[in-house]
Amino acid sequence: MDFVLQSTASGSNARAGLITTDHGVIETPIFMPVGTLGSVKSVHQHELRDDIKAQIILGNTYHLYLRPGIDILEKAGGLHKFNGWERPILTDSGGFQVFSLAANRKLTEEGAWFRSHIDGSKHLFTPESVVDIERSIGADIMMALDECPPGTADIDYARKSLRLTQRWLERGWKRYKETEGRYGYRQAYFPIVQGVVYPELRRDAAKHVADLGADGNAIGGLAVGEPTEVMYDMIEVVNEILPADKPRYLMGVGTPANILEAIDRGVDMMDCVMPTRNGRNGMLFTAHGIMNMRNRKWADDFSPIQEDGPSYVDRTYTKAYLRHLFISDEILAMQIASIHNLAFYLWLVGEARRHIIAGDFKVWKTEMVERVTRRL
Ligand code: PRF
Repeated sequence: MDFVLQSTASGSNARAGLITTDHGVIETPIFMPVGTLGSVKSVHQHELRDDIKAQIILGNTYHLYLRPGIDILEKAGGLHKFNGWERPILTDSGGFQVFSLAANRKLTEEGAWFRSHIDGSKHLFTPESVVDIERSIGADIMMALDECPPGTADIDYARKSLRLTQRWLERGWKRYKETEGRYGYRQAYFPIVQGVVYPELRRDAAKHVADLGADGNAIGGLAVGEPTEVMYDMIEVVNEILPADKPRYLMGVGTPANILEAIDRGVDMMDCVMPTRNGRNGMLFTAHGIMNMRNRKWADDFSPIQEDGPSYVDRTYTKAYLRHLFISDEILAMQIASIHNLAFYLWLVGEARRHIIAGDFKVWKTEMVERVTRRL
């Protein structure tokens, strides 16, 4: 994997760059749609590529390991072959999902024990086994196994947890260095900065991660219950230390405004379930504000979903029609909303990139944050 920094914004830490993987080039800053089980919920691969213009999607180690299982993914020749997505894929390590989904989970020095949320079977993820699983999935970018404590964790817990994440990182990195991809292309391995809301822990974590010299670095443990301003402060603290010549990935963030503020602070990659999950519940993000499509006020509004929107669904369907589909629990409602929201997120980061290169990012961002947070 290769990263070229093309442009830095004036009066901001925002950057535009290019990540080159063996499955293609990614223009940064970039938003990555979440495809937990190898599918971005309710969206076809061709829609992802041609309508949404996604450049990279996520998969999840925890989910894919449980279903369909590693033997099936290896027999398929990896996730790209299995799901027909030929562009880059990033896999999260599963640590975060073990904590949000699995039952009876327990952390030991060795790794994370958990029971499957599907059949209750007992499993252990170690930093080494997660590298092996991500090699079998065949992700272009593999995430290290970490612990993500809640944003309210006290400093003693945060420190103990960070030390464990750091020891796991050393072990995972060793396994990564000793192994190769199974499918003939390169796979990068990104370490993750933790440290809850404590600047000294965040700095320690960022230094440790920077010293590793990985192809890219991630910021985890944010948007997990801490105030938004504190999240922004932590991004600033960490990005002062993370190398400028490597991509920085902010995990699991966020709203359109969060995305713009993160880019402003030097973040290059982001992912979040929000455009798809909230979309399935009827929430649409647009360049003019947020709409709840279940609201009565749309019942006889025959204007397009978003007249100047980036996706064909924006101009093909009316607000009244989409509201009708949501109220009637039609599957198409979720499809339209997911395509719209993802196309909007990809448009937003594409515009951010354009304005970074043009030199007027800061002014554009300030106005955009105000617009995307309106309620329509
Ligand atoms: N660690 C991992 N995945 C994540 C997170 C993390 O801290 C977050 C936190 N926002 C989302 N996804 N491995």
